[in-house]
Amino acid sequence: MSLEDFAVSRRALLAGGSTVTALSLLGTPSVEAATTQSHGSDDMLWYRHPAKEWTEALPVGNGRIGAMVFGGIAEERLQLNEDTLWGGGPYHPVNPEAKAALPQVQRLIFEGRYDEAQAIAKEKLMAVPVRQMSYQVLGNLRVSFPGLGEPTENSYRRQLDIDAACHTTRFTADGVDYERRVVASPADQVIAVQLKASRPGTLAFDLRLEVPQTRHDVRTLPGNVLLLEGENNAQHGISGALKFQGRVKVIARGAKISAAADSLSVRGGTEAVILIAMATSYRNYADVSADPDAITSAQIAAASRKSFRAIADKAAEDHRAIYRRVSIDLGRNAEADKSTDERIRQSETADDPALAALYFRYGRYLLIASSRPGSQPANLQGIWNDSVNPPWGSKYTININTQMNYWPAEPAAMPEMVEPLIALVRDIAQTGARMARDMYGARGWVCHHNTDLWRATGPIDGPQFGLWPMGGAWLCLHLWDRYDYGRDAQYLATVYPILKGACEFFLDTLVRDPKTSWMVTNPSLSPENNHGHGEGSLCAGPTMDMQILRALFTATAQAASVLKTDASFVAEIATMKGKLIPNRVGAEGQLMEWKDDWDASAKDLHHRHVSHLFGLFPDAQINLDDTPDLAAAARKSLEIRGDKATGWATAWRINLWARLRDGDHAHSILRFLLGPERTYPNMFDAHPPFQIDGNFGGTSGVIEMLLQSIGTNIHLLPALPSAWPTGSIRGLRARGACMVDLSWKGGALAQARVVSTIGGSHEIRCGDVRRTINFQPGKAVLLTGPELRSA
Ligand code: FUC
Repeated sequence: MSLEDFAVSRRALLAGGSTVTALSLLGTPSVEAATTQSHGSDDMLWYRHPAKEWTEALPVGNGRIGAMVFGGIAEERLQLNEDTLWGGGPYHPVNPEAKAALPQVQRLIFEGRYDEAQAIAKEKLMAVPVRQMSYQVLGNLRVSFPGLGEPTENSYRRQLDIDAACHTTRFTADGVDYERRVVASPADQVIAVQLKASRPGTLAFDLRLEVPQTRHDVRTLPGNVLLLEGENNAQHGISGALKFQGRVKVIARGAKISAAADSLSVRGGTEAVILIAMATSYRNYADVSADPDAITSAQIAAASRKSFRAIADKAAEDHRAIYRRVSIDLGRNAEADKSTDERIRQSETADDPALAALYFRYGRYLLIASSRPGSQPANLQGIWNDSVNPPWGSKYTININTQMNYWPAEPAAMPEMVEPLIALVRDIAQTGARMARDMYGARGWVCHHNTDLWRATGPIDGPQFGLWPMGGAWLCLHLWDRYDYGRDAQYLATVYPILKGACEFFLDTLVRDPKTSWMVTNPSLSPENNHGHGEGSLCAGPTMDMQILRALFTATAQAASVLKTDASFVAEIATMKGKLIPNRVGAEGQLMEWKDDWDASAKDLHHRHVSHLFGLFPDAQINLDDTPDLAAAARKSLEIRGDKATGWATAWRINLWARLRDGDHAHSILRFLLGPERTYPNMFDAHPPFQIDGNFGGTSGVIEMLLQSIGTNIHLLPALPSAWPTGSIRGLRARGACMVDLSWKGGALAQARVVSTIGGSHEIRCGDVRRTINFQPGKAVLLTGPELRSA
């Protein structure tokens, strides 16, 4: 998508409208509509007490704006976010000294003088500024209810219905039933709150905004409106360039509404609606000329003409259109009737298969709520952040985290949710072309290990973290997957130049290793692992880089072949592919993480990143069938690394063990992920602190245990754990525009239904049984029992 197209899509988004249908732009495959499974208490996170901490509050979001709902009694807090409210403004962070210093750093690395290389890299190669901008909280809406008594015992409940995309708080106090509902609407682009009291005249509340941003003003306007206007802050020497607004309108028929300078009070009546609109002046990474006043005014005016019911129903309908494509059942027992926080507390000791299913559903809910066409991609915290200084800037860390966010998107039938990521890659292919030219003197484009709202692409934080040129190349594989799952060649044609540009960068910058003659990246690192030969992690040709390049070159060649283009370029990358260091087994029997056999000397043998296992998952260049020795080496590496790690790193291990077809091992790690050390009461993943990647990586892990789609092979129940003897999953997707429904009993396949909208030949596999089936377009094939009998 060009900048202009993105602006159009964002404008359409801000004006409301069904953003998901607009996505046919990007070739949404024909995913079959909703399943008919019942969606009841199994789609619920619920609690007996209000949230005290932020990690107990529950998220609603429409991709662009979001709220964390605390479910308070005498005071409700809605912590608000808008996905383009970041620090700083447009900038190009290239270090003017980098290009000249690069050869010296490369030479020192080849000579094994890593500390000297790091010192020069730190001084001359790093981005200016050396940090990127961070995602910002917009503020809190405080709704206080003066005089409200304590709720009657056992009357309180708050819940997030992840099927209806609606938060509800209910309780009884002084004989009055109170109900409060919150939704974030994609169609109406507002957060809508409904407050109800069962006895006429008893509703009474005050509204105010609490804003941690330093440059802002809150005032009331005629028409029962509370207006927040502000400007974002400068960060790391980059001036704040954004204007932002939050506009809150109260509608309470039959009540008296009065306005103070910066607060509103409502007295009387039985029902009130609060509409919240938020916007900034961001149009794209280079243009901050949008008018938040016009945007929020129009959104509030349009939403004011609708009832809460109409807004909430439409929000539920839009959510369900995606959410109900997939249903899962892993078995259920009495544990599932407990409140969500209790279940998490007990999950490592109790048998609660339905909790894993809920985690899977919640992962899908979270992606639908944090990444919609026209919005920004889900960042390290999705869209939910209560800080002006969040951990790691709540930005896009692309040496695993952002990629992991999108692992479940294609197989779990949410291709539309990838659109913001594709739009981001289109942007960094532009900003990264400048970086490639200015920093490396190279064609194509590059993005290192992070990016932000402004699409900065330089190496940041420190050479040992940031001097890794592979982040953009890895993201390109998501562009390819989008095609491979959906098979829309028109879409592929629009992203092919981006893949080609990523390849061109490496054709120009790979260098010959003087000792081995392999072609390698230099400077680079194996994310963010200190190899023990010096203080840092800088090196040439780490295994992950070679694996990503093989995957990138393969995908680009396949894309060129689909598009019948560029034969000579394909030959060029094929030649380069042959010169990359192959995957190799080291002295410990492990998969070597670096060009030299350094694994045993690494500073932290249990390091969270398992970068060299990229080849096993998410890629499949290492697998049990084609490369059994390498798969055994990958297993050894995993054993050495251990099972427990930070949230996302734990989630990665689940996927890897599933690829090794060890379902019980994968499940034991999943149990740790679902336990209180790695899952907060609101089911957000604990890095710790909160980072959403683990939610998405865990969701993907469940898929990989039940279905693996590699090339034209569709493997049913490849890593089914004994803890889930009976179950079903419906609506998953596989490569080649396929849809798969599965059910199993007694640990064995009961039935599979596979359909490909485009037809073609696939090997269907279950255990050791393999059947090659030539699918007719759109014609479902039913396979029964572990022997895969045709119906
Ligand atoms: C990488 C990881 C950290 C964290 C950060 C956001 O740097 O190594 O664990 O997830 O990204």
